Amino acid sequence: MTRAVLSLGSNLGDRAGALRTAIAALKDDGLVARSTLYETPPWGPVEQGAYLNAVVVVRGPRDARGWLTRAHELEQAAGRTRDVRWGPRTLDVDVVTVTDDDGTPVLSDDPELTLPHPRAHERAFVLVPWATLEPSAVVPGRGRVADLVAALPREDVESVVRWEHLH
Ligand code: A4P
Ligand code: MG
Repeated sequence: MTRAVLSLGSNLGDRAGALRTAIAALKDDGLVARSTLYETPPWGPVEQGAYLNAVVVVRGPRDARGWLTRAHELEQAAGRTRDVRWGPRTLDVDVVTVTDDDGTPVLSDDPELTLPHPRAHERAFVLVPWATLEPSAVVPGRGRVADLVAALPREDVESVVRWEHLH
């Protein structure tokens, strides 16, 4: 068994519907915890609409590659097409960390599956929702989630806004 932290994002179409459908599908994969939905300004070089983001924790019999495969299945089920890197998408599911049952983190520098996710530790849209679930979790080589949030620029943290209670 492994435990994985997944980051979900959507900024095209029915954003909340895409996230909720994917989270519901993950119940069959051993969903342990899910954050609420957050609205977040687009990160990166491409001009695009605001995202909804969420973080989930899953635990199940898959290995790290198995979680990546599952992430791609969920993206495909949401009608994801891959055109512009970092561009708008109906659903993006990234594998943030994977941990063996004895607590050993899975590390990988394979471009097909890099673990921990190479940008997660600097992204408020991953860290803020994750910190509500497990503030003491560690991004290997980077530190505790709560400490990483504390190190972010304040405006980054404040730009990640709880969305569900508004809708
Ligand atoms: N890949 C390698 N490691 C991983 C991993 N740990 N998890 C490979 C998932 N995939 C991983 O991904 C490109 C390649 O990364 C895949 O072939 C996979 O094998 P992709 O999903 O096809 O393309 P992408 O998502 O455009 O690229 P990437 O690098 O995943 O983009 P990011 O970094 O995920 O950025 N702004 C906000 N506010 N919220 C967002 O969710 N997301 C993005 C996408 C940009 N801006 C955003 C958000
Ligand atoms: Mg991706």
